[in-house]
Amino acid sequence: MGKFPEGFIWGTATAAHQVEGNNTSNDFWLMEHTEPTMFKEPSGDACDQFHLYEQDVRLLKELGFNAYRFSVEWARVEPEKGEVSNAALEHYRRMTAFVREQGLTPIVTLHHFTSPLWFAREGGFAAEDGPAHFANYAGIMADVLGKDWGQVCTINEINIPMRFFHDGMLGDQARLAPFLKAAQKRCGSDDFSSFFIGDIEGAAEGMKKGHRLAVEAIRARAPETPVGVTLAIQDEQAIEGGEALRDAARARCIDAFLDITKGDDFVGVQTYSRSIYGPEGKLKVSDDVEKTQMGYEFYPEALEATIRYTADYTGLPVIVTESGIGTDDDTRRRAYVERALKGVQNCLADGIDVRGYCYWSMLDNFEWMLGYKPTFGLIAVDRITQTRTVKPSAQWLGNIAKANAF
Ligand code: GCO
Repeated sequence: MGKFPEGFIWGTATAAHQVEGNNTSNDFWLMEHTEPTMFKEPSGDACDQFHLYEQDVRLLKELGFNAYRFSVEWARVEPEKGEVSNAALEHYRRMTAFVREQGLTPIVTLHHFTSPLWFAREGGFAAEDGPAHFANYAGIMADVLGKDWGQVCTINEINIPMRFFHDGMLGDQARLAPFLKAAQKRCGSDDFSSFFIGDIEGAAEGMKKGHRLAVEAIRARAPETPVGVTLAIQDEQAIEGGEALRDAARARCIDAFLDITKGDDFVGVQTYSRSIYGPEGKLKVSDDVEKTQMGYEFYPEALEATIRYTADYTGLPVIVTESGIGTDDDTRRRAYVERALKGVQNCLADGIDVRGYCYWSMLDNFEWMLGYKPTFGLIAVDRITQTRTVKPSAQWLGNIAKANAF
């Protein structure tokens, strides 16, 4: 298949709440421990990466990767409004410096689904001053990490709540109402709004504003930092009669968010599969196709389509900030990534500016409402001892990273 461009990013990705463990000051922790809950199990210790990150970064280096995408937990940095934890800032400064010292680029996400509880209690991004609070936090992180971090993703999958809201996964607000009410009661505020429940449409507008304000705050303090936002973009296809519905869904849940990337340095594309629209709306995934643990169609070719769509729509460089598969068959993980990378090479061959590929995820981790059942990791984690076990796909992808070719 040939070489990738000089300096191509080869990374793996994680998120603080999914791997660190015991993020007790954020909104998800409250919702995980409030009945009724939409979580299969609480995040608990996760992968204890708050304490074990050095061994994990050393593993990535040994495997051959040149980047690590991780997120900073805002709730650790600012556990109460205006009260900044120097210990947390020091932790993330040490972690980012360590990633750099190991020769990997730290790709830092500032918001990956979770928010400080005080922020959610006040209405989150839907609150009038929500965007400004986020930009203030982004500025603090630019001051502390600005000399070591590489690319910065302000908000992870800024568009996914709207997608779930309109696709029915979260759109059935009646089904979610008991979880929201329980969280509001538990935290003593009817304004409680979190990433997946609450004022989804208000929060979407707030996140767009928050992204722009955060980019300004980062550029004012760390002008060399390449900054962007990441989107959940599936390959949105249509069969005859489904085109208008597909176009409308894509306009509402993708284009409306790509529109706020004007002036950014890159767009983070996160793609797992495709959706197919018919005259009645999105089709159920057919029973006779291979599916992943998430119920998605096994369709790695989606990535080529979403890179092309995003590059064409924005004219910006693309970093694949997430691509991966939940599976307990590691040979299917390798087959998936091989086909996804062929799509990346097709885009590169056509002159599209793809800067890198980050596999989701480094570790089997806390898959949000589904708990620990889905296993996306290149590395397995023993839930009791936290022992890491490198899977064959990790060696295989690491060798591609080392050769910068396959
Ligand atoms: C997302 C998030 C990740 C998920 C991953 C697998 O895209 O939902 O960025 O946190 O764990 O995508 O579903």
